[in-house]
Amino acid sequence: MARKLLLLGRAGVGKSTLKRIIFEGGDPNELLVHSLEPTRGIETSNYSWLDLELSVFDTSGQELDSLLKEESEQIIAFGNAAAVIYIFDYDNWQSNSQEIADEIKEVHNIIKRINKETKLMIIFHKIDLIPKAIRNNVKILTYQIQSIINLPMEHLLYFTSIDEEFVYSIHNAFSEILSKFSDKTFSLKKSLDVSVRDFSKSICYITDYNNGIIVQSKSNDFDINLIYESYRIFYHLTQKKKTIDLNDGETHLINVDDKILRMLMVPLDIPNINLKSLVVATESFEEGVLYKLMKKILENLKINKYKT
Ligand SMILES: Nc1nc2c(ncn2[C@@H]2O[C@H](COP(=O)(O)OP(=O)(O)OP(=O)(O)O)[C@@H](O)[C@H]2O)c(=O)[nH]1
Ligand SMILES: [Mg+2]
Repeated sequence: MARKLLLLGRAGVGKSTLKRIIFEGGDPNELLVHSLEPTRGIETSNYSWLDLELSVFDTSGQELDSLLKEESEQIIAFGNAAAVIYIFDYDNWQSNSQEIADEIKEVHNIIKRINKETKLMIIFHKIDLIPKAIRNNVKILTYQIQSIINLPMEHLLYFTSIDEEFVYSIHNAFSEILSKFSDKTFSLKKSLDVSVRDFSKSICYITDYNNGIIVQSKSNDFDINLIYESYRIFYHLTQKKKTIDLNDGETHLINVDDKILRMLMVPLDIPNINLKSLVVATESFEEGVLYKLMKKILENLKINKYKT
């Protein structure tokens, strides 16, 4: 049976745009320039995502108030949902953070009433619009949001943007959300978690043939403020743009503010299951650490064929 995903949020926050990019291969640059028409009512579409069948319910921001008030509408929208994804953007948060927090609590209450099994995920979208000083302090921003929303939401908040330099943030958010329902992603994620947990200050991800991040894992002490920078760097590596400060062959040394990140991309080349490359990065200055981690991951993934 298809899993139902419900997209909620105010008008213009980017619900339909995210749906178009993640599930229909839409071009982010194009969608940033040419906006989609506002959604009316509830638009339902079916998609496949790795081993999952999904039924995505994209709602109208204009009609969000009535959806949250009318019980008959709530049942149509929330009934049988595997996950509800509530999306807000930087403009919303800046001008109406309390209203957004109240709306999220309302959504949480409706879920408790209609179907306790439904998972609630929250996306803070359009992070390209956040001033860099704030964006580079995701920890503080997360803390601020959590204290206003006041819900237990440790793993529920994702920061995203379709701006080309951050586009991996949306692949990562959806991969984390969907891995809760996909056996294939879940087992890849588990394998990465097991590999990376003995290493400090490291992150790794696996990409598909669209260069989307299918699955990601990091050590507990990896500086989360560096995650979005690592996406930017990865983007530049895949686009072969020359913004990398130092390239010493297989590994790339990258300066991010006051830190240096060491990064390595390895081809996996498994087209039958749509796995293209493995990316590993570490804050550790020892090059050996990166190779050890990479080998451990490949061992745990049971992939013998790789280049060193
Ligand atoms: N700066 C920026 N703009 C974005 C981003 N994502 C989407 N947008 C823009 O936001 C606008 C909203 O897009 P939609 O996806 O139609 O919004 P929606 O939430 O579906 O709106 P309704 O259907 O009216 O509820 C469009 O103009 C997009 O170009 C982003 O990450 N950054
Ligand atoms: Mg829409």
